This record gives sequence, structure tokens and C-alpha cells, in this order.
Amino acid sequence: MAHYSVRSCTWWWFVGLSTLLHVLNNARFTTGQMCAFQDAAALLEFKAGFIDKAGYFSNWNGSTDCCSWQGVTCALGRVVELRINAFFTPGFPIRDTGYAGHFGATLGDLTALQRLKIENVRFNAEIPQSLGKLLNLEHLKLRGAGLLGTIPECLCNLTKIKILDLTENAISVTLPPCASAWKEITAIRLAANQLSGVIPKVLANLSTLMELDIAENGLVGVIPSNFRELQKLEVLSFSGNALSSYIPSTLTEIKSLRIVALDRNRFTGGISSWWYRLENLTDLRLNDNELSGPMFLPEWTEAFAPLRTLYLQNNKFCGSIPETLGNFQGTLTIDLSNNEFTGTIPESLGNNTYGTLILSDNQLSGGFPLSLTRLQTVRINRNNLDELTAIGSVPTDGFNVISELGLGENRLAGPWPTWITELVNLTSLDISSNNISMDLSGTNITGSIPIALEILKTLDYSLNASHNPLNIPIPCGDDFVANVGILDLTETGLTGTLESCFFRSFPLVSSLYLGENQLGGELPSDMPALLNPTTNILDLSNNRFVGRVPRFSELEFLMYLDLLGNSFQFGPL
Ligand SMILES: *[C@@H]1O[C@H](CO)[C@@H](O)[C@H](O)[C@H]1NC(C)=O
Ligand SMILES: *[C@@H]1O[C@H](CO)[C@@H](O)[C@H](O)[C@H]1NC(C)=O
Ligand SMILES: *[C@@H]1O[C@H](CO)[C@@H](O)[C@H](O)[C@H]1NC(C)=O
Ligand SMILES: *[C@@H]1O[C@H](CO)[C@@H](O)[C@H](O)[C@H]1NC(C)=O
Ligand SMILES: *[C@@H]1O[C@H](CO)[C@@H](O)[C@H](O)[C@H]1NC(C)=O
Ligand SMILES: *[C@@H]1O[C@H](CO)[C@@H](O)[C@H](O)[C@H]1NC(C)=O
Ligand SMILES: *[C@@H]1O[C@H](CO)[C@@H](O)[C@H](O)[C@H]1NC(C)=O
Ligand SMILES: *[C@@H]1O[C@H](CO)[C@@H](O)[C@H](O)[C@H]1NC(C)=O
Ligand SMILES: CC(=O)N[C@H]1CO[C@H](CO)[C@@H](O)[C@@H]1O
Repeated sequence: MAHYSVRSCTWWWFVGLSTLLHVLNNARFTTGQMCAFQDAAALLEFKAGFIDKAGYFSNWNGSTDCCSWQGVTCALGRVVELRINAFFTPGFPIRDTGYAGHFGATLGDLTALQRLKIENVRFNAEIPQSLGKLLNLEHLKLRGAGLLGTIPECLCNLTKIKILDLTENAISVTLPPCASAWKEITAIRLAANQLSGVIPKVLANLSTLMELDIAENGLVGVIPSNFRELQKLEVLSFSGNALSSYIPSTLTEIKSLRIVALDRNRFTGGISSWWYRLENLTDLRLNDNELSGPMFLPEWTEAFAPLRTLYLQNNKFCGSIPETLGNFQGTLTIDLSNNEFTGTIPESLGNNTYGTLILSDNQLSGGFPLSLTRLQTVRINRNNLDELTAIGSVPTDGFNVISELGLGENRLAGPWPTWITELVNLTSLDISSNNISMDLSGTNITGSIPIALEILKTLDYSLNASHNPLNIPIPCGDDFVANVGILDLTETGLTGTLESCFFRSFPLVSSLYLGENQLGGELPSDMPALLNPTTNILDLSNNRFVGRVPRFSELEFLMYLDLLGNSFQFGPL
């Protein structure tokens, strides 16, 4: 028994050792050692084409294992991944001048390659035929590689391809019909090329596609209605082409869509309310087309898409802004500017807490609902707003967060609204070109700031109150300091003289517009020293200033100085 047991132990020891050796041997392969001769040779020849002054490829050395070379990854002794991005690797600025060889001549020999990613190397060549030999390729990413010509049919051989990314090249003509062989493709990115003609028919056959980005090309024609076959599509971008006709409503049958960017084309017609119900849609960009008709939204009780971005600007949408626009959950950027919307602004838009709302250049009337102070940025310039009294009240639940408000170029008339002073987080206010006045009765206007201008204590970016009949003395208060950087009080009926207390009240102003007022007297001779040293714009035109012109040339950053239309004596500038 003992003998048997010893022999058995030795036998097990032997089996154990050989297994261990076997494992170690394999480990040498699986950890990427001992690259195949064929692969090393192909890589060295590829390297030889580079003008590599910075030494990006210095460790691509024939006497070392190619699996250890920069950008090379192996599996079982074969190169499976090649990644080159010299430009974004610190210290290797070989951008643009990188390649002088025959691109791709040998890459086809890397037959085990699964992922090829070369960025920011200018090959200035066509896509090499040899890539058609990479039958295992799953990711082909050649961004900004200076590729010319067409997408060659040989790429149809790549039946395992999942991601084709040829963004930012100069490729013309589109996908060959044989691309229907890409049965596993999930992403096609061809943005910023020179594709022309119609959308290739074969795309609708690639039912595995999740991402299709052909932005910034020259495609014309229509989106084929059979695009609805792409039932896995999450990202669809044809931004910046010349596509026309209707946006097919069948696209809304693709429930998986998350991002739809059809902006900057020539689409016409209305858009379906079904867009706003897609359960995963976060971005809808249809701006800069010729879309028209009312904005149809679902009813309050229906499900709304989880939109974050809604861009409909620069179209011809009309009708009123639907109240249910306030029914999207969470914070949105909504841009409806430069359309033909009429009616009043729904209070429900205040639901868009912390959001951005741009309604400029429409024909909206009525007033500004104070519920909108729950948004961060609101621009309603160039409409027909004519109601200056408060609609609702400023929220007191901590959501009075508005920081930028644009109400310029409307028809707001009457005394400066007191609600403006309640907007404690405002940094930028534009109420220019309205008919807003200041009622100063009962206030001590000599040497003090009108109460209404208390808003200036919070505004630390800009105030544009130009072209309003404020008719006040120029603000100047020794106990008052404003932090505003851009102050436009052009044509506001300002009177008085520019005293040094004005400059103490506005120490940070660097763009100062006081033109077309009734200011008079002499300018302080030390005015350049009183002004913010970074002052770049100074407009004192069309007032009644007299005397000598101070030495504004001392202001190093002054780019624009307008003194016309005064009665200055000639003096040194
Ligand atoms: C390759 O590496 C060896 C050893 O590190 C070195 O002697 C040789 O000069 C290198 N060859 C090139 C072409 O850099
Ligand atoms: C790839 O496709 C081309 C035709 O486009 C064909 O001539 C070639 O033999 C194919 N290569 C391989 C390796 O299958
Ligand atoms: C592409 O799709 C169309 C219509 O869905 C079909 O008729 C055609 O046979 C498909 N082509 C290929 C190559 O699968
Ligand atoms: C929406 O997104 C969720 C989470 O990513 C996913 O589980 C769901 O399948 C998507 N819905 C559709 C219709 O694709
Ligand atoms: C949005 O606002 C409207 C009216 O102001 C209100 O009835 C509605 O409940 C709000 N919806 C949400 C989600 O807050
Ligand atoms: C401006 O408002 C005043 C009343 O506040 C009114 O008398 C005047 O006509 C308005 N001017 C314009 C141009 O609308
Ligand atoms: C103030 O608004 C007017 C339009 O009402 C505009 O022309 C002017 O450029 C604006 N001022 C500044 C400093 O942006
Ligand atoms: C108005 O304000 C100035 C400067 O703050 C002060 O000297 C003056 O007494 C005040 N006049 C009245 C009537 O309060
Ligand atoms: C978002 C934001 O800036 N909120 C501020 C608004 O103003 C109040 C009071 O000044 C601050 O407490 C908030 O932080």
C-alpha cells in the first residue's frame, strides 16, 4: 500500500508539473508575448511610412516583441488591436505631416486584427483595398485621417464589423449596396465628409444599427420612410446636409431613439406630436429648416419624452406655445426663437426649473410670467410683449434662480417694474428698446441711486436699459457700488455731469455706453484713471460735453471710443 501510495504521489507530482508548465507556456501567449513574425513585419513596414521626428514609434524595434510596442495589443501572439493617436499623446506632435508611405499596403497582413483606431494622422490617401482582408475586424476607426475617394466595396468583406468611424475625412459617394453584409454593425459615423447624392438605400437594411451619424455632408433628397426598419436606432444625425421634403412620421415608430438631429437641412411641413412621446428621446434638434405649422404636443395626462434639448429655432412654426410644454420633467434647453409663434407665454414653462428658454424673434404678446424666474436663462427679445405688470409672483421656495433675462426690443411701457428688484440671482438684464420709465417722485435724487436701480447691486455681468425714457440723473451714489461689467444706458434721458462718484459706483464697468443723452459739463481730467483699467468700449457720443478731452490713450485696452456730437475743445487725445 505504501509503495503504491508513493508511486501515486510521484505520478501526481509529474502530472501537476507538466500542467503547470503548460499553463505557463500558454500564459506567455495570452499575456501578449511573442508576436507573430507576419504581424511584426507588417507593423515595421507600416512604421517605415511615418515621418517620425518626435519618436512616437521609437519602441517599435524589430529586436523586441511587437506585442510590447506602443499602441499594439496582442492575444495568443497575434496583433488584435492597433491604436495610434500621436497628436493627443503628450510630446508627440506629428500631426498633419505624419505619413509619407503607401498607407495600408501592409495593414491587410494583420489578419487577426479586431480593432484598428488611427486618429489625427493625415494619410491623404484612399481607403486601402488591403483592409478588405481584415476579416476579423470589429472596430474600424480612422478619424481625421485625410482619407479621400469612396468607401470601397472590399470593406463589405468585414462581416464582423460593429463600428465604422470615418468622421472628418474627405470621403465622397456613399455606402456600397454590399454593405448589407454587415450583419453585426451597431455604429456608422461618417460626419464631416463630402458625401453627396441621396441617402444610401442599404442603410435601411442594417437593422442592427444603433447609431447613425452622417452630419455635415452634402446629402440631398428625402429620408426614406423604410428607415422605420432600424428598430434599434438610438442616435440619428443628418445635421448640416441638404435633405428636403417632410420628415417621415414613420421615424417616430423607432421607439429606441434617444438623439435625433435633423437640424440645418431643408425639411418642410409640420412635425408629428409622436416625437414628444418617445420614451427615451432626450435630444430633438430640428432647428434651421423650413418646418411650419403649430407645435402639437401631447395632453397633460399623456406620457412625455424625457427631453433635455428641444431645438426648433429658425423655422416657421406658428400658433401659440402649448401649455403642456411645461410638462416635460426636469431641466431643459428649449429654443423656439425666430419662428412665428403668437399668443402669450404659458406660466407652466416655470416647471422647467434651472432650464434655458429662448423665445426671441417671435410675435408673442402679453407679459412675463414670474414663474419663469425658476429658469436660469430666459430670452424673449424682439417680440410684442406689452404687459409690464407682474404675472404671478417670484417663487419663494428657493427656486428664484434666474441669472439672465432678456426682454429687449418689446413694447413694455410704464414705470420700472418693482419685481425686477426681487430677482436676486440676476447677473444680466436686457430691457432695452422698450418704453420703460422711472418714477422718481418721492425719492431723493441728488447724490443718490434711484431705488429702482438697486438691481445693479446684484447684476454682475450686464445691464442694457438703452432706448428707454428713464429720464433720470446719471446714477452716482457714494454709498452705492455696482458690479456690472457692461452698462448700456444709451438714449435713456440721462442728465447731469459725470462726477468721480459715478466711477466709484461702477468700478468694474469695462464697456460703458452713455451716448445720446443730455449729459453735460466737463469730463474729469483724471477720467482715464477713474475708469476700470480694462475699459475697452467708451461711448459718450451725442451729449453736451464741453472742455478738453482727457488722455484716453492711457487706457491700454480701449478699442472703441466715440466722442462725436459733443462740444469738446480740440485737445490732445
Ligand atoms: C533596438 O533595440 C536594441 C536593444 O534595445 C538597440 O540596440 C537597437 O539600436 C534598437 N534598434 C533601433 C532601430 O532602434
Ligand atoms: C474582399 O472583397 C473583394 C471584392 O470587393 C474580393 O476581391 C476579395 O477577395 C475579398 N477578400 C477576402 C480576403 O475575402
Ligand atoms: C434590403 O431591404 C429591402 C426592403 O426592406 C429588401 O427588399 C432587400 O432585399 C434588402 N436587401 C438585402 C441585401 O438584404
Ligand atoms: C429605453 O431605455 C431603457 C434604458 O436604457 C431601455 O431599457 C429600454 O429598452 C429603452 N426603450 C426602448 C423602446 O428602446
Ligand atoms: C407644470 O405647471 C402647471 C401649471 O403651472 C401645473 O399644473 C403642472 O402640475 C406642472 N407640472 C409639473 C410636472 O410640475
Ligand atoms: C411710452 O409710454 C408712455 C406712457 O408711459 C406713452 O404716453 C407713450 O406714448 C409711449 N411711447 C411709445 C413710443 O409707445
Ligand atoms: C442693447 O440693446 C440694443 C437693442 O435694444 C442693442 O442694439 C445693443 O447692442 C445692446 N447693447 C449691448 C451692450 O449689447
Ligand atoms: C439727499 O441726499 C443728499 C446726499 O445723500 C443729502 O445730502 C441731502 O440732505 C438729501 N436731501 C433730502 C431732502 O433728504
Ligand atoms: C442658483 C443660485 O445662484 N441661487 C442663489 C440665489 O440667491 C440666493 C440668495 O442670494 C442664494 O442663496 C442662492 O444660492
